[in-house]
Amino acid sequence: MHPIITAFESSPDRGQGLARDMRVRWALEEVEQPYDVRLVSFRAMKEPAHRALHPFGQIPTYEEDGLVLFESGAIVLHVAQRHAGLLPEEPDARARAIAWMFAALNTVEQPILELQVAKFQEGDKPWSAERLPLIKDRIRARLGELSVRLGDADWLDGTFSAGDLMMVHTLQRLKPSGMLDDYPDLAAYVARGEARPAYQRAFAAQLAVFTGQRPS
Ligand code: GTB
Repeated sequence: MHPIITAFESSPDRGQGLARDMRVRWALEEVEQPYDVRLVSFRAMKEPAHRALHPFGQIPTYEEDGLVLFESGAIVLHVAQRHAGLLPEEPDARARAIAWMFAALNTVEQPILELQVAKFQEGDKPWSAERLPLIKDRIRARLGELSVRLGDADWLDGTFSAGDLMMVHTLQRLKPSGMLDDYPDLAAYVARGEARPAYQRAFAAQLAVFTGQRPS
């Protein structure tokens, strides 16, 4: 039995790969682990059957041999710990790669999510115009710091790891805003992630859900 993940039946990003099932698909492709996908509608996500898998009624989830996981970070970490290819063997390097996963989710993604909320859920509020520049400043501060740390390296800490996977996917969420364009090194870092064959396979698979085609 392959692990089963859940994804949007109809993703609001229209197949751009921005929903969080993409991280899980990408991780599974990196470790060459076949998987099955169960597509869920927004309504089904809030029903008891799905909430039994995900207490917050969201995607992605992961089921394998009686294990049920939610939270994309926890799922990617589980995949990376169970299969070779996404975490270094050497214990200190492994710990640092995991730290980068947390950095992506807790430190870099946080202001990016604030921007999404401010634009799309609170854009009509009277204070929105004042709040947006403050959030953008917070994002720029993180991008600047990340750019300094990346320097001339291809990846955040040696070879590509689950830390890079989470960071690249987190940064991709900024593409529609154009904010990454001011950081050519980070844009190139994201492009390196996107050029990986495993990313390409994962992207094609989630795009096929939107177009209704089978990935070749
Ligand atoms: N912290 C959780 C994780 O990392 O797994 C967050 C999970 C989450 O936010 N899931 C979203 C969801 O299920 C989908 S990915 N939303 C439905 C709901 O909450 O009712 C977030 C997302 C949605 C849409 C776009 N987009 O259109 O670009 C991008 C990302």
